[in-house]
Amino acid sequence: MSTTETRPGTQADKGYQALGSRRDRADGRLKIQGLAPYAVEKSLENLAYAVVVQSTIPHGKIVNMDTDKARQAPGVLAVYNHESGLTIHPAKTFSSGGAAAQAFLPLQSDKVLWNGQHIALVVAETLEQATEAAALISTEYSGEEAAIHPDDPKAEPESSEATTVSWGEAVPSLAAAEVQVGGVYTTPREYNCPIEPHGCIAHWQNGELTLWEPSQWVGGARQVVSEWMAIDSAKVRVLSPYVGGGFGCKGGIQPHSALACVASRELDRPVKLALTRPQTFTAFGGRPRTHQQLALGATREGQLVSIVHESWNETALEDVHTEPCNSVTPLMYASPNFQSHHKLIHLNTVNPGWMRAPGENPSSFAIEVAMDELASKLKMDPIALRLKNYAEQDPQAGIPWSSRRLKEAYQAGAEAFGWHQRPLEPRTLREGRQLIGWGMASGTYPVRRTPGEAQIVLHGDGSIEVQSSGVDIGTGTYTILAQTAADVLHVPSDSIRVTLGDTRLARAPVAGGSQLANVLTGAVHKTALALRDALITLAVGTPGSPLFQVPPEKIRLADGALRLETQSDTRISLAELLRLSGNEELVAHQDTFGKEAGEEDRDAAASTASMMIPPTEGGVSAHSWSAIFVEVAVDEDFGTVRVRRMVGAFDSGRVYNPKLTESQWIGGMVMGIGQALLEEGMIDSRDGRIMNANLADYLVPVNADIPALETINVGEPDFLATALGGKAVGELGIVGVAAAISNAVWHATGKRIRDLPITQDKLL
Ligand code: MCN
Ligand code: MOS
Repeated sequence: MSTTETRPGTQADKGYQALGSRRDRADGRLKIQGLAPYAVEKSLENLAYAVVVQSTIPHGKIVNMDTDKARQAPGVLAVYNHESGLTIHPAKTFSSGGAAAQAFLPLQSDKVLWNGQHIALVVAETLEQATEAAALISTEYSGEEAAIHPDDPKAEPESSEATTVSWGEAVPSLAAAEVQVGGVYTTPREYNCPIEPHGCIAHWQNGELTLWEPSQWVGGARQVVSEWMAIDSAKVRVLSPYVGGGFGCKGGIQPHSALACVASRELDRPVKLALTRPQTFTAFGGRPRTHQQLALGATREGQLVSIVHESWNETALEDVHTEPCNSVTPLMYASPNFQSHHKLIHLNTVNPGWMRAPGENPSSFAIEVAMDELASKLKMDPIALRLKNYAEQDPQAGIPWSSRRLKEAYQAGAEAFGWHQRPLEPRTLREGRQLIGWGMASGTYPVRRTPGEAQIVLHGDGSIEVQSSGVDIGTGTYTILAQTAADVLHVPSDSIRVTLGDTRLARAPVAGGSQLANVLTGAVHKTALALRDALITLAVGTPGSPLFQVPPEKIRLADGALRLETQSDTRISLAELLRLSGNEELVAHQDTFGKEAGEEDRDAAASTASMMIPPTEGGVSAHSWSAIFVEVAVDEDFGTVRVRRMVGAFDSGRVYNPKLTESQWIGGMVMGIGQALLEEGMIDSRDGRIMNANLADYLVPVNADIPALETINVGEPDFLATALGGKAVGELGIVGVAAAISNAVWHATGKRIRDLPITQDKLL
């Protein structure tokens, strides 16, 4: 039986705090009370503690490692290094269609490829004993010449396949253009810095492995662990019910977790391995250094005629992370001629990785600052220039947008900010010794989609549980999935239990690429409809039910009961219906795969990136859009930059929970302020050591750095983009922020900073 459903979200909330309502985070109270257990907080009997030792040279070989003192230290159970014969098998990386963030396998050889690489593991009865013993290990190396800096002639740029974009005759058109602007735009190494550092517990029992791991993707982690350990993935269970932030670095499981797994197998004990904060800076990479040479050619009236773009990012010596700096450049504006190449530079560094909007983030920085330069050269308003070059369809794919409310974002943002009062000339707004500047920029993030599954269980007591292996990294998955089920099942969303982050639950893709909300709300919505239909079938087919043999379309589901549409006292509660029909529970399971998909596809979608659908699938190009407006004050004497206010207007399609979406957008804007003004991994040019590998020296914004941030939602449901009409949220907020701040700094000071972060030395 099937029931027809009005378009999701078109019905009123009815007090259920269903989709569209500003419900508070379901897990918020637990998190602030410390009742949401993180991976390393799992208490297990007989737990052993592991500490990693990292290399202190950037390139070479381990000649000798003295582990005697460590082995004899109190409480030590084992010391492992490359000579211990621990086998970890290769796992497929993201860059080759798998799920591992790095190809690197710790302790498999004497090779050292970066400063801070894992080279030994100490396991002891207590953390203190393991830490003490780890400090007693001394290592002799034979060093090799290292390539630390991208300018090093040893570091030959390598063309990255599949990142070349070109149409028209870009180079000659640029040369012939009436007006040209451009330059070199750079971003430094940046680090994700989630509040919860990486730490896991591995427990190997009878050939099966359970791993408590802070993860954006338990399905991917399980796949990689099974490859590392060469066991069937059915023998691996990964749990990640609560995560204290990831921002990309928990998207793929990192190599230290392999050490916890092998140590647990060797010692036949559960092993906890937590990285120290400094170790997180070299155990996995943040956003790589990027470098973009970008030139825009235009007519004197401001019509773009050409864009020419060359870029690179650093990556590891023997590994690949691509930060596609041309992911926004070809999309944003209508230019008849375009050319862009991206390259990789291999250095002695840990493989860089995903960090909020990899690609879109640096890409928007270059194009959005360059557009501001063009506007100032032409003495045009920056929004007027953007509107003049507005791309009415996707210029790269040559197909229509699924929706693009960017003009609405410009307008709403400008209005809220008071942009029309902005003088065109820089250095014109001054308050005493404070130079005031107003800047803006656009942002975008693609709508990525991977099919997924969901399960809803109606328990014997009438309570409803939504189950998914998808995770909530602080974003709101728990909350919006309850809201999605409440929308269909018509019960208060806070009465619905949501269970997440366990590979035993319904398969789900990564909470990455800002896709999970759309993926899982789609799957849960479908599953809730199936549950509702199953309940109605049961009610009309169960003798003794007050609804026995009633035509199904006359039945409504609300407030935990089924009833006749016209007669509300002819009803049966869900618990009573289960009892009467002799069911202990009722389970609905649905997915968003096509009919042709088999088990293999379902597994692949949940354990590799191979099933991710590109934003241009289906003849339309689906992206979220934003316009960011910033006011800065730059101290004329000290060169200090303060962001005084910021307005972001966003088109993320339909918003499932406005409160949580605003929180995501604001979080992105805060992170963008950090990127613009503070964040920079300092790399010692002599030995590749990260000099500021801690949160005292690697600066991220604190409350005092953050002014009032205003967000405006200009999105409308986009059912061409996703099943329930939402578009990407999680990463959108950061895109364009650094450009808007740099543009505001120019407006304040007349100085164009193309090199992040914008620090005092660059302004004085
Ligand atoms: N949302 C909504 N309506 C939509 C889409 C999303 O209400 N149409 C809200 C929901 O509350 C949802 C959240 O926004 O839970 C994020 O949804 P989505 O954009 O689908 O992003 P993901 O769930 O895939 O989360 C990952 C994304 C990424 S890729 C990074 S990086 C990032 C981000 O989320 N890391 C974060 N935001 C983060 N927020 C926190 N607190 N911690 C991180 O590590
Ligand atoms: Mo987000 S960087 O795609 O995990």
